[in-house]
Amino acid sequence: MPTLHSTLNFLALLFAIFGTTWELVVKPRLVPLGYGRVLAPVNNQNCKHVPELAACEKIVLHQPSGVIYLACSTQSSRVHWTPAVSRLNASGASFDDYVATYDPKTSRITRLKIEKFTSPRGLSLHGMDIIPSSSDPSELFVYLVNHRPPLGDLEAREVGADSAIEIFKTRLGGTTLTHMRTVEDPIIITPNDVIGSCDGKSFYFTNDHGEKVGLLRELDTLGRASTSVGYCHTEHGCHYAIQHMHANNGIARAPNGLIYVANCVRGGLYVLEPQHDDMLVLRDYVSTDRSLDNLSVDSKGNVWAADTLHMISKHFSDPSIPTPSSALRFTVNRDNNTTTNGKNYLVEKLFEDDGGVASGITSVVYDAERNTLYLNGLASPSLTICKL
Ligand SMILES: *[C@@H]1O[C@H](CO)[C@@H](O)[C@H](O)[C@H]1NC(C)=O
Ligand SMILES: *[C@@H]1O[C@H](CO)[C@@H](O)[C@H](O)[C@H]1NC(C)=O
Ligand SMILES: *[C@@H]1O[C@H](CO)[C@@H](O)[C@H](O)[C@H]1NC(C)=O
Ligand SMILES: CC(=O)N[C@H]1CO[C@H](CO)[C@@H](O)[C@@H]1O
Repeated sequence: MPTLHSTLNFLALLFAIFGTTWELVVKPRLVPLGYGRVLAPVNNQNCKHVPELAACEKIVLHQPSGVIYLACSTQSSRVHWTPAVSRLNASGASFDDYVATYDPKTSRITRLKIEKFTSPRGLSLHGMDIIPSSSDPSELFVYLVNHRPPLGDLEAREVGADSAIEIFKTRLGGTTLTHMRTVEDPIIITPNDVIGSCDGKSFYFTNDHGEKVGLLRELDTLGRASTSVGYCHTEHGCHYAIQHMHANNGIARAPNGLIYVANCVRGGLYVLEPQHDDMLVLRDYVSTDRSLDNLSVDSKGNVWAADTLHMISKHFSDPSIPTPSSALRFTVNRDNNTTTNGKNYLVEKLFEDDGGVASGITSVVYDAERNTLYLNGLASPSLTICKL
């Protein structure tokens, strides 16, 4: 997600050059990013915090047990090292990020111990998926986006991160994360989020930009369609599943097999259908009034999306400054078929807060069976748990 600060600088430059007008061109593009929006808090009263679990970019629910898995870092590391927003100061990164579990029944937090992972470049986490094995549902495959620093003397600011997808496995209730393989490929450019398969061998991932570094990246904010979804199989390699999309961010898979991708600039949800050759075909686009970050699908098949106004605040540079957050739910309209231009989803705002309760939220997950909403974010001060 672009920070509004860098985007505004860039737009100011464009105005100087082309003399376009603010009202006609820029303002409409800023509205989905939160410009001028009036907050209306909802469902933020019955919440509690788990400060031990801060700066967790991604939450995945294990529905049968109610246990959540989180991909976490530190707030300070994110400020220096978040390739998605061109923060490429590798010397300020932790490279010691971790996956934790949180069991709401006991409030117990377990930081999973890494095994058989020998890369000296460590783990710098972002998107994640957790999928039970088809042969043994208590064995879980863990797919992680790892933003490694570049090799050798290369400077991250010049070449970007050397990002890869790591595949681990763990057992439900276990305390270790055992490395299986690292997948690297020229089309894994700027991976953001990932959805894995139940054999530990393949995944789809979003590239949130078309390039790792450079000014061209900023044009995405103005509608340049340079992002993509890639598909990798550990035995057959990687290919693009769909290209020329705008502002891809989180990715999630519904029980019916459809794949959703969030647009983090214009706001909206791409609805994609996998084909036999692992390509994706666009089936629908659901517009929203706000930009979307990370997605999840609950056990009823409804899609949840986080939105934070951090781009128009100073939150990203200083995460201690509270930032308003909201969560949207997309309910599939079962009485309609899926071909009619976005009208098949009802979009509702199920959570909103001024940042006092939930700040800088980029990931929301809803446990439909326990009526519990989990919220966290890239640079959030804590995990927030709300009863709806
Ligand atoms: C990069 O990170 C290091 C370590 O935290 C810090 O000392 C340095 O000031 C940072 N550089 C920039 C340009 O922010
Ligand atoms: C979807 O709805 C449209 C309009 O009602 C209809 O023409 C079309 O046949 C329907 N398609 C399916 C697959 O049901
Ligand atoms: C189906 O979608 C149409 C718009 O395409 C909408 O007017 C209608 O209310 C929907 N049907 C149901 C049962 O919600
Ligand atoms: C895993 C994932 O989807 N991450 C995105 C969530 O939202 C933040 C904030 O906008 C993005 O920077 C991440 O790329």
